[in-house]
Amino acid sequence: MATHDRNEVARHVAAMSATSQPVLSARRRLLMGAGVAAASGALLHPKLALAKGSENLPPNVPDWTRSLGTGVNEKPYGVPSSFEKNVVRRNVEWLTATEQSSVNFTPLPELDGIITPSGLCFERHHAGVPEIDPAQHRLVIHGMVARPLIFTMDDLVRFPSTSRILFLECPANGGMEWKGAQMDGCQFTHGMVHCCEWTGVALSTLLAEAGVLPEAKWMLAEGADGAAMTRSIPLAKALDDCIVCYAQNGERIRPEQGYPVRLMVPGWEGNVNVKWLRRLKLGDRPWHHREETSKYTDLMPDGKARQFTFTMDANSVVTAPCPEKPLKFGKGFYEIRGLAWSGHGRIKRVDVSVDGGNNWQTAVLQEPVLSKALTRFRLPWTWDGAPTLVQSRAIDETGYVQPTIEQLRAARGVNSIYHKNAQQTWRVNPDGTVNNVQIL
Ligand SMILES: Nc1nc2c(c(=O)[nH]1)N[C@H]1C(S)=C(S)[C@@H](COP(=O)(O)O)O[C@H]1N2
Ligand SMILES: [Mo]
Repeated sequence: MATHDRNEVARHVAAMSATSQPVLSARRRLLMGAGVAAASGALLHPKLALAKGSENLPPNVPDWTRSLGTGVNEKPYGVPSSFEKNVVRRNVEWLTATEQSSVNFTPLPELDGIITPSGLCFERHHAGVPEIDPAQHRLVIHGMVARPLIFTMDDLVRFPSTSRILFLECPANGGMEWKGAQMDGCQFTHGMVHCCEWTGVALSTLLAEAGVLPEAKWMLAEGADGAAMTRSIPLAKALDDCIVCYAQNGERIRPEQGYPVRLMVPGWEGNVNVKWLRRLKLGDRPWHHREETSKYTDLMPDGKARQFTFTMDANSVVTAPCPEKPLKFGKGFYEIRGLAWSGHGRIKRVDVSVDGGNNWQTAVLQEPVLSKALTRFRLPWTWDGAPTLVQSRAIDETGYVQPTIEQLRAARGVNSIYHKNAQQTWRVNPDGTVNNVQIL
């Protein structure tokens, strides 16, 4: 390695240690040490030079800087770095009998910002992912309309378009946690949610084209998958803000998310967001769905069921620290990071507690804070190394406060699977590892 390169590295290191005001004390010590060492002739701490893989570390020039990289045609469709193999959707094998009628989970702790990359969006299918040729796919609108219509994909794309960033959450998110803390990972306690930019045509535009008859009050939406999944949606919601979508995060919807067209029902439970949408029928009452009466209801302590709990109440979770993101530098500075969302609108505030809910601090919300979208929150924190309990609670623009698990159980018992939006508690252990716990 040429000496001028070495000098350059030394100058950088010295300059950094002289001018920066690091918040991270470990880093500060390293930089100061290096600066002193550089001045006295030895460039870096010997331990660093001997570290495994050190030939690619400063002051050496790494291998990849000495050769040409791959050309522009190597990957006509890009994929993540091979070093990010761990960032994938995961399922829980014992949860479902088959992989066709199943679910996997978004790796929330690995993500930054509010947009879920399309390839990492959790999938929930009742009969697997169909492979649909868009040229042979049609959307039918019929029932209580003046003009029944059949749309090709080209027809749908021709209409005035609209885009919106929206979360989508399966109401079974967190459902494994009703009776006690079970899944020791944020991916599994909260990963049945994703947030994408969705583009399509407002459903109200298509319904106006078909001419809604005055007696119509409900809409049936049906998918083209093997389950021919159907859901009943009140017409008022259909006309309010639903979108018939053909694009997700700027490109055509992924097969797993409903290619070539899906219904987005902002803020409402995941199952009404029918994928592979083929039919919309208007009627004067809801249709009977086995799933809606037996599964998508919340069984209450008295044995009665809460029906048509369509809107997803406010929820939040700390994604760092969490079981997958331990405190690996010992005591000192960490940024607490997390996500909050509400099907009722915008997140107004997120509070964070680092002492099991005795004291709460207001987190910073990353702009833009969008209605019915994931909202990123952050709070600087200095960990004293003692075991502690970390929690977040979301408050939405309606004033709704995310309940504690105690409050939610008092209201709903433990027989539900659905709509478990209680505050999550992570226990930080003295060695920095983190576990899923419930405090009652
Ligand atoms: N046609 C069809 N639509 C469907 C489903 C399905 O199995 N078939 N699953 C529903 C359920 S239960 C959920 S939670 C969401 C999941 O959407 P995602 O796979 O994009 O995450 O899709 C909904 N739409
Ligand atoms: Mo779902």
